[in-house]
Amino acid sequence: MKRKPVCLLLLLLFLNLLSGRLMAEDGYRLWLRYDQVQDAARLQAYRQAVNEIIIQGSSPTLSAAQEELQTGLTGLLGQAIPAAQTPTQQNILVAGTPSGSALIKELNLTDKLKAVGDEGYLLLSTTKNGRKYTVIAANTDIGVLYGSFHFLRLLQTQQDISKLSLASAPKIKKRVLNHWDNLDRTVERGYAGFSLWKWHTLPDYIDQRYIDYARANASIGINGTVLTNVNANALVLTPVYLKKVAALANVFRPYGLKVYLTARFSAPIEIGGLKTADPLDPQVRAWWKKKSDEIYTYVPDFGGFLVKANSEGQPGPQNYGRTHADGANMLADAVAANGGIVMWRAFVYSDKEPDDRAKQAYNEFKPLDGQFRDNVLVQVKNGPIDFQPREPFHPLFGAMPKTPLMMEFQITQEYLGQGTTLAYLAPMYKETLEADTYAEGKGSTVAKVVDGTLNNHKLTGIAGVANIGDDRDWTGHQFGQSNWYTFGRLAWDHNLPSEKIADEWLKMTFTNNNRFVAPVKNMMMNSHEAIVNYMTPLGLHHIMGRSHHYGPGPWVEGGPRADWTAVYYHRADAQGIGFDRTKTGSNAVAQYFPPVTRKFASLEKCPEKYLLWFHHVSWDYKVNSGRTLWNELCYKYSSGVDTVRQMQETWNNMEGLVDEERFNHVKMFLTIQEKEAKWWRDACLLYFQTFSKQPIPQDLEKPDHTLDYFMSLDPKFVPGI
Ligand code: GCW
Repeated sequence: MKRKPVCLLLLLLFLNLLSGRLMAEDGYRLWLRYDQVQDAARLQAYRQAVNEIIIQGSSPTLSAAQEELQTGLTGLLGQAIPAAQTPTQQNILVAGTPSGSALIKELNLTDKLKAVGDEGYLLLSTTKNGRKYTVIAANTDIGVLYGSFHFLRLLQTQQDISKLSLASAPKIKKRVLNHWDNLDRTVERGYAGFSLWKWHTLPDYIDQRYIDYARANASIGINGTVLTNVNANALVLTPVYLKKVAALANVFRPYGLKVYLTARFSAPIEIGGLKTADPLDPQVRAWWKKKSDEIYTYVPDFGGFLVKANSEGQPGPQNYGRTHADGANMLADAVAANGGIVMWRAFVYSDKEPDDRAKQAYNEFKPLDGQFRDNVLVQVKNGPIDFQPREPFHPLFGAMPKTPLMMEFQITQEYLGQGTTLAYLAPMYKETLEADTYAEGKGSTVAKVVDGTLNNHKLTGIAGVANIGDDRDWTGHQFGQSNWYTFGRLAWDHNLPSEKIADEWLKMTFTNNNRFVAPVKNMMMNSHEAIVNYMTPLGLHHIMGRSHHYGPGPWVEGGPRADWTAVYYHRADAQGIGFDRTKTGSNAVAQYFPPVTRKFASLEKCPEKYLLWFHHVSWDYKVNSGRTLWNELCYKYSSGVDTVRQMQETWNNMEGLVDEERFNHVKMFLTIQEKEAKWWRDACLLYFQTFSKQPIPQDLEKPDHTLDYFMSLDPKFVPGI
């Protein structure tokens, strides 16, 4: 008799431990953690402010808002908050639209709501009939959902919510993730496991991940997702797959997330049985129209197509002597009646063209300005080469005033240490967005080109190549989550400072404790520059390992094409190093507007961070620090490694301030990063030293291997290829 309770106790303990394990902080919850607010005064204030939630009106989106608020507040306040249809309490959280909610309508917000458009919202504190209201109001249900997430964020970051008076609306219309996910679930340049989309079990099995993915995107305002790789497979356009696509679209719809697909240009041949994919051929045009109409029967709010054409072996209109505009317009016509758009990528460079690769997209696309249909966006990478650790802004920004240009950032860290590197990318994204193109005079920033204000475009867009996979923590590295978060936040409002985004993300993802937030934010803010320093300082670029792009490879030469090598880009020789893109070289500088051209073309005025991007500079040239170029290179490479070591120190001091599991995860990845940073530094300096013939300055750490050793390294099975 006596043993039973003991057994029961043990069982309970066991179950407890088990659930404790399952509940461990593995990063799955992302920034949507709703643990009880730690600050006692704030907690009390929040409990007082919200006694009841009222959402009048009904739709799947409002249900999502209701559920999120309910779960969020229950967790954050540590007590259940009842829902009601009409006020019964004193302090009420009310969310809705004037058309769906009588309560919201009575608050007379018409004028204020006008300013926030289709996706924006208001957060207000007000009183009425002796009751206190915290109001989440919008013109649309999706605005209500976005506002709900914002409200929860205020609590998660322990802000004052007693006198709310804010309005928020996105600056850019199409805020889209690009998944480079293949149908076999491998992910090109993906470092977080396999694709989220389990094509084999769709449409019948709906993974909880799909819902949580949609929630996460909605929480930061991302409103579109391209499910498939730009190196496209036409099969996704066949009925078998369209059913699966429809199942995902159904899950995403309440969260305002539209589905897009990549269109393989040769699909009419591959799955349509036609002999050609010529965009001016009537049969081909009819095929795409019919195919698009068919897609809309599966996904009535299908967003449209993303296309990589005549680039890196992908088929395209040029196969038939047609232009990129001919190709884009054909697809645009096919989806126009259903409100679809085409995102046509400008990432093109010819394998027959001997000209500087950095110039080719501009040369190809600028003459086509004005020739695209209204529902086409031309999607341009942030820089003219390819998502390098640092690039100057792409010269197409500002150069095609009649065409809406969509920004393409890479969130996945193909060239930034891949899965093991802590790189906070807000400063990098903002460097591009804030760059001045001078297209319409001073102040013509890239951000204004992209958000449409410079040339008055209504259709605007921004894309981020996703870093998400089926790893438990979604992004492989816990800190990779910060870049998904950042992309969404900047897509909504590119004016947000990097520090603020980091601050929010840290508080929501880890803790509000300032002993953690302040130093770790500082570490994040320096992380991108550190990588630039130990990989490609002073404007160097494209010197990574061949094909998998992992690790240093400044010696890479030969092979199928010159512009896939490293030597093509760094041009190191006995005299100096760097790619002359001035008049005496490729003259790529001429593609910018005159004030920018003048700055980049001048050896003295060119910002040092772009020096070797635009100039071939002698080893003995004196840079701003007073050092010779060679010595500066040595110091930059070394300082990158030093910063990583400081990051390790900072992180080690955080032990005990965050959960053990994520603490250890980051600690171990920083160990890897330090090794990789040293590998980059030593390999690059030893290699470049064969040209400079100068010693590494005395006070700097020396490589402990030979150049031959580094050149012999040949990492196998690097992920993401
Ligand atoms: O950065 C390069 C990548 C390719 C990628 C290509 C692109 C999807 O190495 O893997 O292909 O860019 O952007 O199309």
